[in-house]
Amino acid sequence: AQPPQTQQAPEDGTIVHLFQWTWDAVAQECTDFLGPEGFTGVQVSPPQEHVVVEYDEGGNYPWWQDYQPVSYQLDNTRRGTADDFQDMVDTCADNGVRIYVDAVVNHMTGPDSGTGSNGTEWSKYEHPDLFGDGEYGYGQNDFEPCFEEITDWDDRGQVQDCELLGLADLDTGADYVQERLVQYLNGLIGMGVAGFRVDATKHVQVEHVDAIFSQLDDVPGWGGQPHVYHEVIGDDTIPYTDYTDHGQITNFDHHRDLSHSFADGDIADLTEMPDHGGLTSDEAVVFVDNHDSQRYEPILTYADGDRYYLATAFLLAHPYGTPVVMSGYDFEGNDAEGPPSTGEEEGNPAGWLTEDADCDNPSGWTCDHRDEAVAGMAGFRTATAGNGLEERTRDGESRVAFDRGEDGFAAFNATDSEWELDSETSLPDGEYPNAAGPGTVAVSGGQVQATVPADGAVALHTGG
Ligand code: LM2
Ligand code: CA
Repeated sequence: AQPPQTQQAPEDGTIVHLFQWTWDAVAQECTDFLGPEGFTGVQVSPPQEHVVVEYDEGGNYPWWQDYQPVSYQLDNTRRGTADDFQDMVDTCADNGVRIYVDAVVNHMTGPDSGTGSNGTEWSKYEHPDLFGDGEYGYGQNDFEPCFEEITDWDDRGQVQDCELLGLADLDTGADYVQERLVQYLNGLIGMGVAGFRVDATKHVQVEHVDAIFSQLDDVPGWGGQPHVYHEVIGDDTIPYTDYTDHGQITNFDHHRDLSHSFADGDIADLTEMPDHGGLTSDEAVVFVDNHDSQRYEPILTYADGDRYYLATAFLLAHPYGTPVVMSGYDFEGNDAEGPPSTGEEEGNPAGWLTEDADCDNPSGWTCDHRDEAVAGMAGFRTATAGNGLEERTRDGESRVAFDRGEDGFAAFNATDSEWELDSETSLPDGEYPNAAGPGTVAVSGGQVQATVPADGAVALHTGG
């Protein structure tokens, strides 16, 4: 598939994390919604073979099975076959949307033993068939010899050499292990995967990251090197900036500031965004929440409703960083609750196969990227790419409006009452659809007058 030549550079675009979505459903969403609305990428859940854990009675298979790789085989996960995966990559590319794979490189499985999602037998330090051809495996010697769980997070050596959550820690400094990881990643690139969210990068030594990610092929179709962003939860022991030579970095300091500010309704000062964690705008990947934070440290999530979507709209309107929009499923029970399943399917245990998400009839999928405040903001981001931010109006600490050069104007109201906005703008006079809500808004004589709903936004841009 040849992607359109006019495709926006990733840093000007908007990625959506379709957490746990099946390959067929992602392909359909690229066609129906993401391509037409100008979203530029989808982060998908880890596609490699993983452990199978029946967590409790009644067929609950946790989402976190994915983070315990059994091999790098792509066939027969709960999200589809290797052919389905290839179809998804092609269909999304045809619609101008890149696929980003969540790549687990630091570790393999936890303790015990079992049979993986594609039928491969495993135990903690034995992963005998990495690619399904019997050619390569990992054994005890391919793991870091610490063999103990990380307990002292102030000890850099421990954080990188020992076991995160007791997961078998790969000896990522060894040539053989690096070759296997590169084989996996280049295999995906060969299928047209355009980039990676790298899991737990902080637990991989910087030199090992360099050795692995400097061996990646160029991406066919899109051209150039893959777009890589590393998951680093920076701290004093291992700062974010250690990894900036090897890709973009997930900015959890920004996440906490943005989410708390919106949760508290204290948003006006966010127009002047510091380089949180020492990461410049070009270096940072930004988000309101992710699949971990929404479960373990929720500040603001889909469960908070309008205020959350308002924060997401702001994320896309503000020029700092490359945004990733979270979109998963409603979990009401425990943190291990798996995605909506198809129920009983021939040849599979009940609860094993994931249901295709369908945002017109969602049944448990939250479809956050389709919220009225969010859906049109990918278009806003693309239209305003490369422009700075100039604050235009504020009313207290909870209401603020700004220009994005002469291409965009956006106003945010984090209160429970309407805001009668009257502001200057550099946006040319005209009638604009509201990208963050219903209706249209007029700009006349360099002024915009509009009613910004409670916990709502008005966002106007050129080229719509
Ligand atoms: C990540 N980034 O660095 C992922 O974003 C996060 O979701 C992963 O944890 C983690 N790192 C490892 O890739 C998830 C989940 C954990 C789960 C692991 C592995 O949050 O709860 O751990 O995946 O499946 C589970 C058990 C845990 C147990 C571990 C090993 O919940 O109690 O640890 O398996 O058996 C003893
Ligand atoms: Ca490690």
